[in-house]
Amino acid sequence: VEATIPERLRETWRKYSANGFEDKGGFEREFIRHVETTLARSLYNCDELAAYAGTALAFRDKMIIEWNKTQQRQTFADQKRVYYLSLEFLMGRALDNAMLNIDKKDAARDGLGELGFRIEDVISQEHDAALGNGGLGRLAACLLDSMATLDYPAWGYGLRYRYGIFKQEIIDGYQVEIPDYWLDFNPWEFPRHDVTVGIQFYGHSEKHEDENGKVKHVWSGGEIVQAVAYDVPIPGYGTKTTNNLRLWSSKASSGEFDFQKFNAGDYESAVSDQQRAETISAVLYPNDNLDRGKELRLKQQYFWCAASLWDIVRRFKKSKRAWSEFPDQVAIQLNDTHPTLAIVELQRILVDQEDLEWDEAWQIVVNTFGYTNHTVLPEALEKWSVPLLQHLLPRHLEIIYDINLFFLQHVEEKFPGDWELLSRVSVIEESQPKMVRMAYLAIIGSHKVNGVAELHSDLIKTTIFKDFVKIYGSDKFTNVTNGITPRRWLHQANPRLSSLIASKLGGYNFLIDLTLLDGIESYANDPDFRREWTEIKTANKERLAKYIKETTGYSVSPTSLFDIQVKRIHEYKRQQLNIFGVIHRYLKIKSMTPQERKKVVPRVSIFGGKAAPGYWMAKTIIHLINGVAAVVNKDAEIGDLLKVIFIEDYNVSKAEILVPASDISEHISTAGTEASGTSNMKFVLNGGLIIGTCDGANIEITREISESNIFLFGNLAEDVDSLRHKHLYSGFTLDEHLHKVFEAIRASAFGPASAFEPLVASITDHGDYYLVSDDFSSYIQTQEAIDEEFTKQDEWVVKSITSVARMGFFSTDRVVGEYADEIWNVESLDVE
Ligand code: RUG
Repeated sequence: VEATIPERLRETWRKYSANGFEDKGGFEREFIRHVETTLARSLYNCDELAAYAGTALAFRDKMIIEWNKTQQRQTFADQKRVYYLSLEFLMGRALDNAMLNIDKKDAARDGLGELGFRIEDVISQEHDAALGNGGLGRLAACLLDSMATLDYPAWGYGLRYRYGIFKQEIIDGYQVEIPDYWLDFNPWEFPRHDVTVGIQFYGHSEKHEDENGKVKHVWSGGEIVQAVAYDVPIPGYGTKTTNNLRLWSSKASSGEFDFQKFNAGDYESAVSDQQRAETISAVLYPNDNLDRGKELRLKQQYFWCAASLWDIVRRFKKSKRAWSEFPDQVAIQLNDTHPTLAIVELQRILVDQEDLEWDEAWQIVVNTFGYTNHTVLPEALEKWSVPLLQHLLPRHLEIIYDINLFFLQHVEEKFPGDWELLSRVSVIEESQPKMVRMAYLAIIGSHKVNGVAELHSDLIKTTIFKDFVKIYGSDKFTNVTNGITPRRWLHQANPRLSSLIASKLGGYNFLIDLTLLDGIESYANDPDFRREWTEIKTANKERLAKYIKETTGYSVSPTSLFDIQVKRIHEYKRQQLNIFGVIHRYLKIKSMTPQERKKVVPRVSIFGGKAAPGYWMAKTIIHLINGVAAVVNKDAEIGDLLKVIFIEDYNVSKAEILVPASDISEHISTAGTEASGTSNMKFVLNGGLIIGTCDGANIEITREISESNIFLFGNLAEDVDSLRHKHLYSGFTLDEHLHKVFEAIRASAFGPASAFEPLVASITDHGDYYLVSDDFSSYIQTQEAIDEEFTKQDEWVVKSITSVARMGFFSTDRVVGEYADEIWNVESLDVE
């Protein structure tokens, strides 16, 4: 392509090509230009929001220039690319990240200062891009950051939801959901109206014979919805590579509403067709670790998979390579089973549209896809009903049946006569109605399946996917332990700590090689370093205390032990264990003499997280936390000895305030239920210690930082089944301390007992599935040990420094490297 463009033309282009800004003056120029011409404002009405817009647009220009170059370079290099398919990208704010990644934050700070603004106030104007529920979506965002930083040619594909995860308000102690319309002003996206494709739904599938007698499948009829691409630049840290996140938005085929219907007077249906199409990308499903099987969700999945596949195939076809080379050019990673239909769609494209033989096509498909499993919870494993698939995607259902048939034939050959095995591994569950097991389809259609922490990857091989290990051998299954990007979760969230570390390590190289952190371990013996370390923690706690005061009205003392549990509210994550522990503490303090109270270590128990709108038990837990807060916080006898705070509307930007401010954070899921967890990594990386169960990545964190630097408690995963069995069949004995807690709840000490009865009864009467009672005594004892250790501040700080020094393993840079080498087989590409 390059050679066909005359030199003179290239010369002119080069001369006038946009190049953004380099320094403070350049930033101010671009800022003012955007405020005056893009926003049509002036010096006299440039408020903080306009300042945010001006700054964001200046940075966006800079990024898009690099984005263009990156895309050109990657196209010319013509090497294998990675496509990360995820229904969720929990990006948070983009401006601060862009400033730091392209290393122009100082220029912006100075420039904004001269223009009369504080950079922090400008940054906080931005709305979070909250296109995700929790860990799964945030992992996708961290991986994008690392893929760009490591110069991998990689694209994310997702949906451009008009409404992200709802905003949470707490009214009278209850969670209330408010729509999150975040697109009012979003400078980070580029609509690509020229990248639009029609996606088909419904209709019917027919067989035709062509002139050579070959049977062809034709999918016809139904309706078409348009997918329009919106591109979001993803800048790497310390590199020019700027990758792409392509999000699809749905709109009606006719573009606007149907004028024929409109003219014929059928206004309502003219508009409703349009609305129905737009509904597909309207809203993120607010469930985490829960599959609800709604038709609109299936529509979202196919819409996004089909649009992404069309785009990927189109790009590949431009290279004019043979189809057999597709897996050498394309690696597609499925983030959970949500994009599993992409497997079926690629097979359909190859067989129905490109005329490949089934087996040849299938080999290409399997070599292209990798599947990441994120859960063993049965309620989260996706299944779609056969009648629904038949109705919505008739041709895809046929293909699924054929995939299953060939797979079962293979199993039959390997294990003749094992009919039970066949029925256990069949993609089709013979229930009423029949269901398609998406995880099985994802395994069959991928060359690698990975879990996200060692324990989890072992569990999937020995429990839910055991039969598939028998069929394929264990090489198909692997582990890639999750990580986090140190750019956002250390450098951005905790700039002072990042700078202190840099001062000892001779620069910020640790941000791109996190294992270099081990260089600070020896400073744990240096009293000056420990003092600075403590000062930073205190400043972060003061910032959080200020935020708590502003948002809840409660005053908390930064000298108290800050104990934080922020994550989705879920029974398996056991916020109920935490709040019962808080009640136990409260009752204990109440029963003490004034003399005894003097020895109590003051504590602030901080909670945050959203409950899925339909998840009643999770909402009850939120209600109880707020009920306890209302009583404890106004109890004059207790004062600063205990405070309970619920942070409303927990999201990524609030995590950036909370994570650096913890002394202790809680990762206390029932053993064997949390696949990995990633907030545990964020807290430890910021110098907080953790209390946790032997679950998910807690185990590997322990291995890295050593058992003496973490507070572990509770039953082990291997004992969970037998304990559950015992509860149900040999009787259940409630822990004696928990019994006292329940007495207080049942005496309406924290609000009407009836409101909390289902939560209490789930333990006392319904088998205590999450083993709250079994782990309670070990939990409260461990909390006492924490109080004790916290009084020995010097030892505590040594633990904190040592832990941070040993967290090098948990960077998503390491994670991306493992995916690249073991699953994608892709090389990085320097775009300089
Ligand atoms: O619950 C898991 C977390 O343990 C894990 O850290 C995260 C990223 O791998 O994914 C979470 N997850 C799992 N979110 N949704 C699911 C099931 O769809």
